[in-house]
Amino acid sequence: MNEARTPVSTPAGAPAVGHSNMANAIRVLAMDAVQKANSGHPGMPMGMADVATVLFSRFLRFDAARPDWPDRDRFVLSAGHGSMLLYGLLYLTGSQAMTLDELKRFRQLGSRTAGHPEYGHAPGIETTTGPLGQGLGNAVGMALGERLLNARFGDRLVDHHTYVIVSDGDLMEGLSHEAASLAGHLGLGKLIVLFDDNHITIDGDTSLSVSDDQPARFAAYGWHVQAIDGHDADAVADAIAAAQASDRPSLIACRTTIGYGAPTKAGSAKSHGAALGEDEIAGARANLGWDHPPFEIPTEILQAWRAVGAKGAALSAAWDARLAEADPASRKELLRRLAGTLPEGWREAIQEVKRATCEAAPTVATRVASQRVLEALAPRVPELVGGSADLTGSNNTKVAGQEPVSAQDFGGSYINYGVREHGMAAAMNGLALHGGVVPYGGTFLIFTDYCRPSIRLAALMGQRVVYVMTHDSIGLGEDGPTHQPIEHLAALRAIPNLKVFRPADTVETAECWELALDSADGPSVIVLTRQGLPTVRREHSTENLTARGAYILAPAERARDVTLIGTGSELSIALEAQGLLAAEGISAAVVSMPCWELFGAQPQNYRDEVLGAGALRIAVEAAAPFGWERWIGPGGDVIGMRGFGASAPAKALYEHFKITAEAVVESVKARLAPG
Ligand SMILES: Cc1ncc(C[n+]2csc(CCOP(=O)(O)OP(=O)(O)O)c2C)c(N)n1
Repeated sequence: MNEARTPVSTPAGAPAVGHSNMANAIRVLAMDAVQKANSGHPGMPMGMADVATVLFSRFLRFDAARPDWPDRDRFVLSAGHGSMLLYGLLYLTGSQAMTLDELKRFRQLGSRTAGHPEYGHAPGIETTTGPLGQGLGNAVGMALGERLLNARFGDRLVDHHTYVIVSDGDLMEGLSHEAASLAGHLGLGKLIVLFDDNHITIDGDTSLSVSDDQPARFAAYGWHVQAIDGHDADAVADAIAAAQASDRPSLIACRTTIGYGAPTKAGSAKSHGAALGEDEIAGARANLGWDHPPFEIPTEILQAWRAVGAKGAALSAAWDARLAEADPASRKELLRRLAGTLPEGWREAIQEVKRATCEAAPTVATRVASQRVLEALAPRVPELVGGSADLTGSNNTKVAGQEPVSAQDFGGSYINYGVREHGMAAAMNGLALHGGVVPYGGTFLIFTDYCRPSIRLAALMGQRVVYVMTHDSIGLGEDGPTHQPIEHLAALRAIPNLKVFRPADTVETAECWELALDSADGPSVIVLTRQGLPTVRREHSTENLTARGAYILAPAERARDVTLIGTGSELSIALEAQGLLAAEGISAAVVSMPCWELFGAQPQNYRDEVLGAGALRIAVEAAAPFGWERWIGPGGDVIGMRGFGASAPAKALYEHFKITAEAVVESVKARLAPG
């Protein structure tokens, strides 16, 4: 290993301990913590210790004492299995939250040092990583967020880099294509990706499974690319400096040895994902010239690292000074956006739409209803950043006044994500995590499958991301079964901490948007129709009835025989069935249930009141019935889809699949019949 030309990390007063000692501190902490936990991934932190040392000590602008400083550089460890690299760096640089005890509790219940980095466990963990490719996708969103805020607030307040460490696995994932392609197109020049080019994955040498020329691939995306020896500190420093100087996103392929220093396991998959063992660790200590006991970092080395962590205090203080000098309106606006507080008066947009709808009672697709809501919201909520995966006209996600964002102009608020659903969803997580923007993006509901890994992570991280998912059932008609969602509602409802909304008309759509924007601690999917729907909420109420998840839309005229529960487009079928049943002397209440998650959180007595304790319950939803047992109970029924859809006009499909008021009536009568 080559000592850096200039000693790393010699901020005033700090001992000059040399690059190797600092990098070896990372290596031994990773070995020791994995050994103590008897599980984890030592190889990657040991291989990337040199790169990380150069990045953190010479380039990364962060303040360990103030890890949430808004203009800090972002660091994302996309190869989340190497979590000990990040935990070690946080400890060494002096993060208050990341104590030595936490490192000793690696992978234990309740520790900050989970198996993979988890957002919220400790400041400095900018995103949750582990599912390969996601961190890179998030980083693209963070780098985009930086540019969007920079365009509004200027270089003096917003001007930072996003650095990412990715592995072979990250770059094999399909998501890496979407993310890197988008970043190249948008010219995200402050995004710098350090590729741990160690030629090893779990199965062995990468030659077993991949022959890509990664630098050539990234060059084709329009990136600035370099390939270096990742153990040569000067080469790493020169490459990062060159990457900074480029106005394109940068890939630095850092050729490294996985498990660097381990006598028999270095360079092999054996060091990837298991404790090295006492003998191997002893050998590594000898190879690295490190004769200190486990978890013990000699004072001067720790001091050198602490000095690195302290360097940024001056940077963050200078930012405070610039913020203080900024014009008061900009300052206030930036701080408001960063705090995630919506601007005063935004709710008036919701009320406006609700009021106007009740008066006009239009028949309109809920995707168009959503656009109306956005038309009212967008001028009032400038931090809303919309987009679509090449279905803007179908998703109705773009409204007047929203300009497209381009590499030449980040002043707009609409992202043409292209046909990159997964990349869009991962980038939206990054936008939300960056802060200062509230992302929403659309595609067809069927393609939530293409977004699902990122949606799940948004839920796990508790991020306010809004998915506008249109064409929500067989009601989309002629495009047929490849495009007709069946199991998607159930699959989305199965994700914890995700609100799935299926509004029935414009009023409910407005209420869903209000709740989605209020949901600062979790994502929302707003599921919308292609086809026109009648207005079912005719009476204006300022109260958000959707907030309770379900409510009685049309009460029974006398003691209730049956509760008909509808969502979205099937609510009008339930209402029609109510009339048909009344003609036969059967008393039905109609319940609208736009959001299971919110209804599930209501007290039992409210749920009983709405569902009718003891009443027969029939649900109508043009989707797989999976999960409805929870609401209909053992004697109930679901009028829904039992298989895939078909290609035909919507009306014919509803009749063919027997999702009709008559089918509801038949089911009710069969179940109420004596004997
Ligand atoms: C999406 C996804 N698939 C599979 C895994 C399981 N996994 C963890 S690391 C890894 C590959 C390891 O190779 P590499 O990414 O090159 O990391 P290194 O061995 O260099 O540490 C795999 C398949 C995962 N974390 N995420």
